[in-house]
Amino acid sequence: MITFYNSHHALHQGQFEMYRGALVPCHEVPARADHVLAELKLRELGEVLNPRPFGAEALASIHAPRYLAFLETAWSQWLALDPANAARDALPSVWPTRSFRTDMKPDNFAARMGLYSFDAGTPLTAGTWVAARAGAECALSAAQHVVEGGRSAFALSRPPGHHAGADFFGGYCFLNNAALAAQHLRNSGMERVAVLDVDYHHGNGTQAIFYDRPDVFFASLHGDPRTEYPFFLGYADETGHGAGEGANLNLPMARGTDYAQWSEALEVALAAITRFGAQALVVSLGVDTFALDPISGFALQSEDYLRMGDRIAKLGLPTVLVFEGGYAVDAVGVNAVNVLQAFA
Ligand code: OKP
Ligand code: ZN
Repeated sequence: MITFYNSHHALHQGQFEMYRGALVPCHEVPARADHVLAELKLRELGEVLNPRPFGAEALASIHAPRYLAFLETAWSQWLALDPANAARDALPSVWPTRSFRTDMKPDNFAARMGLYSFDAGTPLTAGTWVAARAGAECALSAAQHVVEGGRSAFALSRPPGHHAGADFFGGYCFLNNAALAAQHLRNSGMERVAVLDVDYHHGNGTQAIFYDRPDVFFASLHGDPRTEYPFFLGYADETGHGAGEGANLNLPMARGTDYAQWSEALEVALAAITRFGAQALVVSLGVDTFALDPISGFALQSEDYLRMGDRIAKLGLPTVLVFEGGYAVDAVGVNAVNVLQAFA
């Protein structure tokens, strides 16, 4: 298994996220990727390469130009408000909910932060843009490797991506790495592509990006949004819209779900991907389904990730795996690399 990795991920290092009225230390930390990289090297799982550069057009294949322009300049806008902002991250605190307009370009920075986000858990930092862009290039490079005939490739990117939409950040995500990889496969001649999202949290950004499209199938296994983040998307009755009707499959599960139950949902997702006729697969590989994950509620054990990788490999599709969540930092390397090793 070839891995694309860029050390610039560490430039995105948020300090705090809002939780129950307090700013608490971020769960999404650079050490997560360091642990995965160390475990990959320990097991000698294959080459680790820097991504190749991709231009603005590649990001614009998924993201809105005004959103990309905002992300690229947001930190300098934040500093322009007050030089003392250099010591603190930018967090949104006001959003346009029902009855508000979202069609204008606000002059106020706080308004722009709210327009382009959906939660207060996702700090924008000095290095966010450079890190997110490098992570997206890892995903695009992994997709390119598969286009060139590779059986599989892993994008060890952070920050994660599956909550990011065409024009919004949130859920620790800024650029939707999995969606960018899927679109790159489409642009390179693969007619039908599936995204399988195994992160604990519903990939609302990926779903929204492809919801009305018949060419990209999205299947997600996740904590039931009735109780779990991101709460406002991820229900079983979301099956796609318009030409995309039937190309979206949500499999929400209750807190406490173990691999025996989880793997039944995996069979449902894999059967649907096969019926769809996917020519390539993108896996949003979150390992926050782990029993000891501090912000999640499933009960998977480290050995279960071997079974998961083995089962997904049996689909026999060219596959891009993209790193997403997993916040039990000491176990994230073992769990993610278990999937990759069994897959390979
Ligand atoms: C990102 B990914 C925790 C609240 C949850 C957001 C979770 C984002 C998860 N106290 N905050 O899907 O792993
Ligand atoms: Zn997650």
